Amino acid sequence: MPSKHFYITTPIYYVNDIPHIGHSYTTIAADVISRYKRMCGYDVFFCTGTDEHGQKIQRSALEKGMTAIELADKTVENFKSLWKVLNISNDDFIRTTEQRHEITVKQIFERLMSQGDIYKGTYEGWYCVPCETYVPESSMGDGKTCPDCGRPLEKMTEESYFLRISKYEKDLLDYYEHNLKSIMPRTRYNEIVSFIRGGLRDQSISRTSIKWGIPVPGDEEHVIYVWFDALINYLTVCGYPDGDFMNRYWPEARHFVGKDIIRFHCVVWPIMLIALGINPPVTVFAHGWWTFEGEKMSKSKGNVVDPFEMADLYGVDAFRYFLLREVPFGLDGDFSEMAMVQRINSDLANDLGNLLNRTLQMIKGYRENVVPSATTLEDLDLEIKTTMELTLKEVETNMDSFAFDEVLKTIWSLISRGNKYIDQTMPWKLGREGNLERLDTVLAVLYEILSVSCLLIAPFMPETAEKMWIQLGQEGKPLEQNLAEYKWGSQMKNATVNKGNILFPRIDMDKWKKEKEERDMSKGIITDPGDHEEEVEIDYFKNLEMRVAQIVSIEGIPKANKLYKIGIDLGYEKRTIVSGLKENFSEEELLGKKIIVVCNLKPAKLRGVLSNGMLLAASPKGKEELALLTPDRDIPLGSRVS
Ligand code: ME8
Repeated sequence: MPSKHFYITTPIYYVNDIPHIGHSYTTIAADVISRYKRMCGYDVFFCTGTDEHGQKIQRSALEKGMTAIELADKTVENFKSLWKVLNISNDDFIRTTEQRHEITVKQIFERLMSQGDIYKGTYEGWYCVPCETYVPESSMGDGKTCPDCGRPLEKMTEESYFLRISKYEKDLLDYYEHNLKSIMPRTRYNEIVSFIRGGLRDQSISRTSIKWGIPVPGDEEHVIYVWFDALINYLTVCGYPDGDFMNRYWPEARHFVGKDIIRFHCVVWPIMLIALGINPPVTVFAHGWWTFEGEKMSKSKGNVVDPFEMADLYGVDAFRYFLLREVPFGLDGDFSEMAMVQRINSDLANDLGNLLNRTLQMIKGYRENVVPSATTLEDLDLEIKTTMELTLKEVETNMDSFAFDEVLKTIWSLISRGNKYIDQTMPWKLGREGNLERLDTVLAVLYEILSVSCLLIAPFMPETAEKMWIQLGQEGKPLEQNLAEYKWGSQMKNATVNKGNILFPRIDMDKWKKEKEERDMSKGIITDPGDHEEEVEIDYFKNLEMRVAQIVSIEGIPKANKLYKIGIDLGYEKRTIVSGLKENFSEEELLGKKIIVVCNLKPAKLRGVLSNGMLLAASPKGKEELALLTPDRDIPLGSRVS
């Protein structure tokens, strides 16, 4: 068994909802690092799972007419099948309703209680049910809403068990001062350290208001707070308190989490561990959040990215590649299918696909598929060799800091270097001139670039790498190779290549756009008009004086094809406005209509006519259609719009 160990976890996901892009993102990232570390000879333990207790699940089950466990049993299958589709190589999958977990949680609760780190008190506060958290008055949003999700808070008073967080404030600060990489990226480290410096309050860790949870040992009126329960999953899978896995993996624990849940992971969790006499994890890495085409994803807007659909439409590997290439792991990013299609066409079809096709085509044409050996390496070849060695090192450094986008950039610059090398060396010319020795070296160098690229992309795109590996005529699987032992020239001995199907066919943009529109329409999604303005305060809106008016006269304006001169009656006065309705409405259609007019616009002259106001109309983006805004019932002229 390898002597180097690596333990990586994802958050365990709530089962009240279907899996979405956020879940996929963390899990794919954890899968990539696991596969990479395995290739580097590590003994890896990669865990994910589901968080099944708590008020959120209880409520959601009630709404769906199910029991909580029925809901959990159903949803967990969605997660498990998504991980299968996305090619996730987790070693364990934990459900917090499993007996092994309940035993561990109770054991830890009892231990902390017996040593005085848990005590009983009363708690009164404002609680956010969806986020399962109390919100201090100082952080509440307007109208007593949750600062994270914006939903209304509920006042709760309950007897509660508390975790003595405050007692460990100093220990935690000491720990962070000596372990600068224990929270990544650095901005999150700073954020947490300053939060701790602001003073920590004991954390309520039980509830009497709900039933769906692990009962407090010896006091069954209380169930254990879902976060206290959930965090312990990271120990349950290691067989806490003792056992081989605790010794092997816990000292190498790393947690990937979203930025919204770092306080639990970087304050509550390490304090629980310190109190238990266990070292906090080596690193908690907080990744950013995805928006969808510029907007926060929400089910009500219908703009939640469905990972099953993405994998089905574009392929699992392209989806995995895009998520990790598009945005640095610690930052927020925007998901757009258009951006994904562009990446598929440029990085995958063009750069990678071309290098493979061109090279294999030449090995086939000039060498009947047998990979030649390099003879004399010229300066250009040596430069490639150095680039390759540097690539391996850079990949290692960036992988260790979870900079997945940088890793991929580095691999792709090697791939681009390969394409450029073909243009520089012009193998077809060497062939024509009969310079076969040089031709062999060039083909061997190209083959080498492809072999290394294939190995390096394997953690990100396992299926693609496997297909490439077969085309390269190699035995076994790329993921079974040991990256640490990779040496220039080691792959090419007597290999016979098998040029196969194109890895990533180019996507035709026109066809794609049409298909996307149809897809959106069938889902009832109206294509985002894309011209949102900045948010404004309510006063800004109130400053616009909009009133109901009636069109009382109408005439064309000479030499103005689109404009009408319109007389309107506001009840208290009559005015003239000029409006571009001529192409859409006849005079008869407009005469007598009640409309909405902005009355306090500065008058403006249009084609010599002074327009004193503006009527409101709407049109879909990019289309000529127009619809007038009219009051939906009879209302006196001059009534104000608010
Ligand atoms: O928080 N982009 O579970 P969860 C990126 N059960 N990440 C996103 C995202 C988005 N748009 N939306 C959500 C929980 N996430 C707890 C964890 S661990 C002991 C308990 C991420 O299902 C979010 O940041 O609500 C979080 O890391 C993860 O999805 C799970 O969310």
